[in-house]
Amino acid sequence: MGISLSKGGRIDLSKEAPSLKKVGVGLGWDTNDSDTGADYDLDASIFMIGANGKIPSDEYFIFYNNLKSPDGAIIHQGDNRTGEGDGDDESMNVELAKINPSVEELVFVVTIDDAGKKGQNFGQVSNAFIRLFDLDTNTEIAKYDLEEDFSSETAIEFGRLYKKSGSWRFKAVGAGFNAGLQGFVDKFA
Ligand SMILES: [Ca+2]
Ligand SMILES: [Ca+2]
Repeated sequence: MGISLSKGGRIDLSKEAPSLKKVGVGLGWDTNDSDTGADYDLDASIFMIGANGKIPSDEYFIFYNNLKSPDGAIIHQGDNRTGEGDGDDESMNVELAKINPSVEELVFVVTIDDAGKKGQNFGQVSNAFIRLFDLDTNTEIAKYDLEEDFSSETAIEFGRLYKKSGSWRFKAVGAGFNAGLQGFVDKFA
């Protein structure tokens, strides 16, 4: 068991996991299909942003159609279409040493595909979490359960990995937005 984080909580990876090289980031959720009669497809994405708050180029937006970052640091493990079952529904592997030096933050978001058309939102999503683990030892470092009761939001920023004084830290964010994945693209691209 790793550290249990609350909304706004932060950890310094260089202190909590000094030997960490490859970070697994697992994101999970459960949904109730009967709410809208349509399947829910939630998607985890990463924006790798620089000091100006923007991605250096489009390829630094990692999602189901762009599974690998140009610097080779991030590999998205692929699209899960249902969210069924416990444990990680989608995950990414992050190799810290390979991250482009101009990237200072990795923003982890989860959005609902076609939310508007299907009339879906995070009010119908439960058991959402983001967790970090050491890929070499399979040891969990930290986990954040998003206990927040979301309602109409279609996009949630789950957390951020950010570089401060040369070390990588993680912040549990849990902020909801209504503009879907496009809203994040407009903000970070
Ligand atoms: Ca998905
Ligand atoms: Ca699930």
